[in-house]
Amino acid sequence: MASEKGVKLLNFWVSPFGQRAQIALAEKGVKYEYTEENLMDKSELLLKSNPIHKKIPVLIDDGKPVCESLIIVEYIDEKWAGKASFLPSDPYARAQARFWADFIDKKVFDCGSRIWKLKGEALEEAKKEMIGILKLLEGELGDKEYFGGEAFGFVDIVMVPFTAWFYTYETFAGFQIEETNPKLVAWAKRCMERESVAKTLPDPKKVYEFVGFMRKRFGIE
Ligand code: GS8
Repeated sequence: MASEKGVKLLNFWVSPFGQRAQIALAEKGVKYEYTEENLMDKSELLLKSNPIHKKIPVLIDDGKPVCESLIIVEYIDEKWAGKASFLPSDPYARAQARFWADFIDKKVFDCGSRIWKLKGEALEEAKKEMIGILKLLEGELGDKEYFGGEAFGFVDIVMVPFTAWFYTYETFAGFQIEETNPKLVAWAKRCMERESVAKTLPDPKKVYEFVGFMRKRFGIE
């Protein structure tokens, strides 16, 4: 494996984690081989590249695997350092960006999954929590163009894939993110103007269909 040349990405199209890697690679203009994994029947390459978690995304650079999306995005930033950096140069600003990336990582996917998996009071709680999470993110965004200021960067890459899930969250929880969190929706639209994001993010209706399929699999109806 170590002798293989080039960059590969093991992915699954709807994964917001995988999309972070896709956007980061596109921003840096890196050519790579894309492999769509069947997560019900994982490839030998995935199992040997990420033996600990057995999850996508995995970036394989000249045969060397890098796992975990936040680590992959930072790796891409450092490896292809010639293009504009995703992280600011000031150590404190870098720490802040990493704090928000970690916040998004710990909160959004989990709360979003509760929205499409749960019902009744638990669903109401998840909905309130999601609005609160998005409000905190809006507070951090403030009146800036992007989370890091004028340039699209690390926190944007980490968060923007979840915007393709907003329609799913809205439909299952019965709310409009444009009404509860308008600044965040405006930011999402700005991000979508970038080719790296527009080419990567799936159609929100397709995400919703996928979630419908998952709900059937979990016996939720
Ligand atoms: C999460 C990756 C993940 O959940 C990261 O890369 O940031 N912390 C990791 N990958 C999922 C698909 S998206 O929900 C996955 O590969 N699941 C397969 C499995 O759990 O068997």
